[in-house]
Amino acid sequence: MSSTQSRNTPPIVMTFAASDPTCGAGLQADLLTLAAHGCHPLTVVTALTVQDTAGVEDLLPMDGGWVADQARALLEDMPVAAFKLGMLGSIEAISAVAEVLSDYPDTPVVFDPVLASGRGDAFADEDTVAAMLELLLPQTDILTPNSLEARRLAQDLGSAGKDLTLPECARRLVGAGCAHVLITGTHEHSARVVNTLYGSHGPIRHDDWDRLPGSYHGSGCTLASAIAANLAWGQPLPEAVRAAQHYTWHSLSAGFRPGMGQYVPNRLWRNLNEHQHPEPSLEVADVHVA
Ligand code: PXL
Repeated sequence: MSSTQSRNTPPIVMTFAASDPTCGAGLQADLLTLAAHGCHPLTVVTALTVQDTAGVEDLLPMDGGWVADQARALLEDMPVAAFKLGMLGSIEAISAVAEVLSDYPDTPVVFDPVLASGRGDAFADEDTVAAMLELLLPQTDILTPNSLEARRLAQDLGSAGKDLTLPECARRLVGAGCAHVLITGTHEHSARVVNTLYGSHGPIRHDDWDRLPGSYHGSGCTLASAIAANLAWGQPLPEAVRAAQHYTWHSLSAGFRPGMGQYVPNRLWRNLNEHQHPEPSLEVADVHVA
């Protein structure tokens, strides 16, 4: 606790993310997840989007200087227990975030490398991927790619880039400087979803989960924010990862379809009483969890 904080101040987590006005993903998903974990969220806006539950229509990146200014004003006022990085929107924003993080080397960084929306809208080109690898990975405590993102990031980190196994992707990503990688398996064709946490000596833990029906918007944001919240509460990293998967799986299982597009996780599932807890919907044919 800092000398100016009241005794009941919760752990503070700063998220760098883009606004998703549907509250399905992005900044708003982070905010709900962090609040559901009893953390106080600080939100640095990296971009605005125009979207509905069916897709992203437009993206307006923030100027890099604005990203840095938002973060610095908050960091000079409040002690931050963990950082979470989501969609950063531009190379300028990536450089600005990297520079801010370098002043706080002891604060854990959870990096969800958002390259595309779950519905396939591209958010990052070649140069953006290169900037993420070079500037952010060396400052990352845990990177949380899905298997498609892991392959995309790892292919630029070695000679053979095709058909990489997930352990090889993890080895390359850890070699590029992040301390841990959690590769999620929702896009693989296994019967159950297997998520694996890797460190510098290889796999640390595997967790497998029932595949849920439906296509969910913002599941990666939920998982990464939950890890950041658990780290901010002081949990050891493997336990933070286990508990965050449990929280995310239940958020998806209680998910709902508010519009004409994807399902949205219910990050407040723990607050629902038995009358409010909806049955997971089984009417969706698609079994892909994005
Ligand atoms: O789920 C990744 C994601 C992150 N951030 C924003 C998004 C999305 C997906 O659509 O819109 C703002």
